[in-house]
Amino acid sequence: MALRGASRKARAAGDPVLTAARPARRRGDRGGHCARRRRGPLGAAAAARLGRLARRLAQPLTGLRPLRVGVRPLPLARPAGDRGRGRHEALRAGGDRRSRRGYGGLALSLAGALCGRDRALAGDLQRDRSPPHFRADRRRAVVGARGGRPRGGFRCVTAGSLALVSEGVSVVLPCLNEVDSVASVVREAKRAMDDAGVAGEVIVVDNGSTDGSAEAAIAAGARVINERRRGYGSAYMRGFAEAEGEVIVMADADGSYDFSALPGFLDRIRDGDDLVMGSRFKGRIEPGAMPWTHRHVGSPILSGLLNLLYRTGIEDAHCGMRAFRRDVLPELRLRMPGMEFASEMVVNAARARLRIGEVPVNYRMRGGKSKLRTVPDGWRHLRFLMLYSPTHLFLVPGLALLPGPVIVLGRLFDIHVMVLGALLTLIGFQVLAIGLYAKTLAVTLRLQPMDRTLRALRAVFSLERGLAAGALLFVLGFIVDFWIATEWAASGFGPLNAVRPALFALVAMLLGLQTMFSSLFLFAIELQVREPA
Ligand SMILES: Nc1nc2c(ncn2[C@@H]2O[C@H](COP(=O)(O)OP(=O)(O)O)[C@@H](O)[C@H]2O)c(=O)[nH]1
Ligand SMILES: [Mg+2]
Repeated sequence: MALRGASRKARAAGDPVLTAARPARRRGDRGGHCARRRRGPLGAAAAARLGRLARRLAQPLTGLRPLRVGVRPLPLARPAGDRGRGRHEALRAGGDRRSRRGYGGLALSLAGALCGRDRALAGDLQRDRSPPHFRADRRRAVVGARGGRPRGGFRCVTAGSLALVSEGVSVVLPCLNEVDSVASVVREAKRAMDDAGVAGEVIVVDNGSTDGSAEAAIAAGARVINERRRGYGSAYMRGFAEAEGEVIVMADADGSYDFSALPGFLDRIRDGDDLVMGSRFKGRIEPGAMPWTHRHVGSPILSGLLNLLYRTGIEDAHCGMRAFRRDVLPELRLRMPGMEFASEMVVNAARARLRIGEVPVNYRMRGGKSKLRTVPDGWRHLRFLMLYSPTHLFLVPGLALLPGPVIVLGRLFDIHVMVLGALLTLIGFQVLAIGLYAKTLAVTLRLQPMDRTLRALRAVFSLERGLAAGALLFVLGFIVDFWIATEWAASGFGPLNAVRPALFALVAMLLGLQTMFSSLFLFAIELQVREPA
């Protein structure tokens, strides 16, 4: 596939960063060594000298073996005067969030680029639980970083400003029967990249459209991929795996998103955001573009819940225009095939503590028919938000119910309140236990990272302790019941008035049994998924 050269505008402005032409590139042509492929004004000797200097500076600090590669490109061209963001140079240079240790400063950032990338990527690959096509994609990047055939090629331009040439942008558009608009969206995206001075490609991921969308997209200059698995999420996952740009921009193929917002997205990425969300509420929403129910009911409820659970602070969590750096893909752990994919991306970005930004986007009337089914798709989002968060779904209500009703000034110590208390305690415990199963399962199957709650619980509980605590509670209840029985026998089996202690015994015995069986069940889950020694 041939990516375009830098924009005419940039060449006219004489920008050394943007004027470096991107060579036509076919699949399989992964480019070569930095110094060999250099296009900018920096000479080969200067590039090599810079590489040597950076390696020398880096070695004592990192203790890692330097790579052969001279200079690692940053994903996007940066304005020459735009400096002093050491964290993000190091961050990109390392190619992996886990390897970002805040080297700070120009030289150290380069050092990170030279030394940290190989190890960080390799380690990341081992931990990588993303779908197989993402893993394959990532593996290619690792091979490149090891000095093999770097993905996309390495080019040095103006090392002095650290403004290295753009690796390009991939605009990914999922498309299902959008013949009315897809061609104009492809052209609009290309024009926007040209105007922004970045090289790039437009990928349209089709799911077997029957209205000629694919042909229209090809004619407009897009790369069209046909994805077998249906669904908005499936289409995006495939598109991301195929994307060649360092920055991926998402948008609908229905013409609803205004690509004049593109520079805003790219600026935020340059500024260090990992994921940039569009906000239709901060931009202009054309009358009739967003149904009233979506604007005033669905969107605020779902965004509000998402913010409550994950504290993203994002106003428009379901905006379809977004951008992110391709190297954060493994951290996004995307799996959902349907529309809930949109929530999954934000939730996982928040969980991975990625930096999320928001920029205004104008929202226009779409062409053609919407594929969003308000109730089923709204429910899929809600279901995802709840099920992905067993802590909130089970543990919090369980804990809230566990103590039973609050007893004020002794007056509530009557039998009905006690029955209610027993009921709430049992329900609370039940919900809590199920929440704990769900959480343990999610963590052991690596659907979720280990969190503080579970870690703290694990530190305190073991199978043996759980069994012992459960047995103790059960025996306590049994003793109380036994005491009631002996008192009753002593009174010659006359009238019996021991409802309160009997209720206490009932609760204690039930909780005891549940604790024992829960401990066994949790141990069984862990045993099943524990890796063989
Ligand atoms: N490939 C593919 N694209 C889809 C599918 N469902 C929706 N889309 C596309 O995803 C984008 C968003 O869907 P849309 O109907 O506009 O949803 P809305 O923006 O929430 O109203 C559009 O470009 C659709 O054509 C699907 O199942 N497969
Ligand atoms: Mg749309």
